[in-house]
Amino acid sequence: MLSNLKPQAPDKILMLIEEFKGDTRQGKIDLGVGVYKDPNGVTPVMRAVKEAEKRIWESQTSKAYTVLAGEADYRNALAAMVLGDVPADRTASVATVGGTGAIRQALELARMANPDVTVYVSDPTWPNHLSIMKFMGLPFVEYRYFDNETRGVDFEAMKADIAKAGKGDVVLLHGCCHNPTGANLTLDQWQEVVAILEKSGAIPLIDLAYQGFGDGLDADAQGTRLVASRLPEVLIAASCSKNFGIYRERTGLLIALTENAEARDLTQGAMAFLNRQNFSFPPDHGARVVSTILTDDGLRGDWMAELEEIRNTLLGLRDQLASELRSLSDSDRFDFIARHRGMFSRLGATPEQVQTLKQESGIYMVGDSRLNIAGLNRDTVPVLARAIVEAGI
Ligand code: PLP
Ligand code: TYF
Repeated sequence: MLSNLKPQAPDKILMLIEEFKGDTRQGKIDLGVGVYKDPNGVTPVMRAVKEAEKRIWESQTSKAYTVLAGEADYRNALAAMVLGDVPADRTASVATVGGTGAIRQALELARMANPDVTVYVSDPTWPNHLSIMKFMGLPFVEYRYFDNETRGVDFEAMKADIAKAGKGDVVLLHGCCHNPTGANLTLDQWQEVVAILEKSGAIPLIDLAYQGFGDGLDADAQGTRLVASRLPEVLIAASCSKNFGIYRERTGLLIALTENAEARDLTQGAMAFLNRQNFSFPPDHGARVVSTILTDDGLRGDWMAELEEIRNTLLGLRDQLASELRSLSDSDRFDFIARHRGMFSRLGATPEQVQTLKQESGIYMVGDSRLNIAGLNRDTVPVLARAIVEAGI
């Protein structure tokens, strides 16, 4: 039976990790997979995470199962971090296996509620969005998002395309720090998106994987909070992988805002059911680390300070790269790098130019010319800038 399996196309981002490892050149630069690295190239365990783990180790007396939905302390604390004020009478939530698990289950929930659902997804988007929907056999339509000329959002095109989503369809939006482009909606643009969804009755699914990596924890949640305050039904897939640096702990949360308390209870039941079908109890360790941090003023403050250092490092690298490119190219055509937010920017280079950067300069970025800003440091920024200009980008 198993010999009937068809080979699966590998994940191009993950493949790049192996390719980079196999490159023996000195001075190679990894701008591929979206993992934060400090200026020494290390993905640190955050201070507050270490301390929370110590406290958990000292106080935990059992590893027995918890509850299908995941611990309430975690769900409440993370929902509050995402939403600010949580409307308890209409909020359902379950802990999931990472943000990816939350996305997967949001899509399954949408299909349970509406078997004819079509998902509208940005072009481009995180490749796993497409891969999961294809695997599920879920119909999806891409909406225009990125303007290749300005490297900003093509908002008129986006509006025209998402307006085609009908009642009961899902519109998948990146809450902040768009992956792979780095181009984001302004708050005014979020207002317009809300007005479109209000009119059509399509339901937003907000993928929030980088809260705190753009302009700050609250600033990055502004769009999500606006949507949550204005629309009757909203799905949110939150990830703690990046902002708590606990990638491998697989810590996510699916939040559903419903029309009323009755619908909340139905939705809560359906989401716990989905956990049971897919993996039963959700992972607990990462969730407990997060709730320990968020419910303790000292730990929370220290975590926020470290997250801000990370954010400022990214912003500093963006400014440095944009300014190096301004002087080397004698133009302002790379200024978008300073305007983009989050870990990524899409350069707008051709696949051939991306290949040249790899072959000639040992600089690895994803084939669509997405670069991970966190893969840089103050010394490698000028190297990248020179290589970009030399490759004729
Ligand atoms: N959504 C986007 C856009 C991402 O880039 C990621 C990153 O890995 C995720 C969701 C989910 O992350 P995780 O499953 O590691 O929590
Ligand atoms: O886009 C990225 O690089 C991150 C990490 O299958 C990632 O979101 C990449 C590929 C993948 C899972 C996570």
